[in-house]
Amino acid sequence: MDDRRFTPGDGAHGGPDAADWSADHFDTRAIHVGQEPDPVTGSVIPPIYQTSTYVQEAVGVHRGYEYSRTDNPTRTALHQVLASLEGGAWCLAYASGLAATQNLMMYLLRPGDHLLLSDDAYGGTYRLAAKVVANYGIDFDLVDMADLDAVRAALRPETKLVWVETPTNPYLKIVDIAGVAGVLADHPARLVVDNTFASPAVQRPLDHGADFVLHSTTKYLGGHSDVVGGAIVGNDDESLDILKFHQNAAGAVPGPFDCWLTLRGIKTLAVRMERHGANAMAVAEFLREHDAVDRVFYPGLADHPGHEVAARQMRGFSGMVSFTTRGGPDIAAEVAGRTRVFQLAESLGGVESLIEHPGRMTHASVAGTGAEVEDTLVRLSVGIEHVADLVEDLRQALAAVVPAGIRR
Ligand code: P1T
Repeated sequence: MDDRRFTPGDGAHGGPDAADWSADHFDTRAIHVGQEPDPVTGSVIPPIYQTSTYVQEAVGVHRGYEYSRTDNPTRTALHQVLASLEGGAWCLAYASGLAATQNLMMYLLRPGDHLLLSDDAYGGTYRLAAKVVANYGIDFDLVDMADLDAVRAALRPETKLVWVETPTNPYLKIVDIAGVAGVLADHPARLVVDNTFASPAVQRPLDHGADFVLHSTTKYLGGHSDVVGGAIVGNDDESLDILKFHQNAAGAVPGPFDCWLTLRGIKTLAVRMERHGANAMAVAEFLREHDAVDRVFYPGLADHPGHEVAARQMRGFSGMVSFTTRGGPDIAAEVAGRTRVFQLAESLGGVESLIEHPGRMTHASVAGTGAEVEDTLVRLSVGIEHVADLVEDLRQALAAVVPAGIRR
């Protein structure tokens, strides 16, 4: 194994290196890759290396770690497992999903380059492109990535990065990753897929031709709403060198405890995603039959426009469901405020169910732009509670706020 790729583990981790697990199943790798028992104490769980620096035997003679901005063994373990789960050669973990996004957009692009961004994307990703990255001479356009002809038409010679989310946030649109990769086959632009809404248990973009995978590890990977983090996974050495250099030079690193929490979350990712998906399907089916609900967005529904592509490129459909309400814009915000099991909060991907109003919360920053969302939209992050409690909670919230007489 190339030391640079997984940053040196040396004696600090010992045991079989990450590549030794490559023949095992996803669920097994999620628990073991990079997390061999500590060779000194036998500790089953990798320690939280809460240290800023490492003693050197002589000047420049060390065990692969010099300073924790550059590398930290707990972070190395996270790099190893995430690279393995996404099927990439390397991973870099960041202090947040947006820190990872900023590093990828700004350090792989140069002034004069052009970025193509999904027209339905996390509001913060749009804000970063429009209000930060654009100030450094990197122009961007929004395009519906589900429409491959539109992607082709939007490409310019100077387009260097195409940024796809799938499923998208918050409309759960499905983008055909292999289709976009095909459009880019004769073009120098590289393809990033933000895999936050699916997680590698459900979708592995590199297998479909993406060049990079981006994660807000805050979400399904962490899985417990107790940590903020991000990651980039890729294959080519040149990009790793550029990103690694800039991360060390500019410092957007996660702390060891945050890496450890994320590692702990990843161990149960596979089983959590099964329950998230089953619960989300039941919730989507309930909403579809409800008189006060206008449209339901869930790629698991057979009549979702992206269902066929989703069934092909995903394993399950993940746990995010959005819907629009009938009866005026205030209804959506009121429903979001009336649930009891679903808690009113931004973010997603934790074991607990969350509800939010994208127009006034997660996507407020795109109001008045091409990425604006409807104010009748409600977004659910369906958790792993008992499904009957989730459905009942939505039933009572809708009944409480919907004016009598709304009928399809
Ligand atoms: O919050 P942070 O870890 O910085 O990740 C940003 C991010 C990136 N990509 C996607 C698809 C995301 O959904 C997010 C963060 N999203 C929310 C906080 C939200 O509630 O949608």
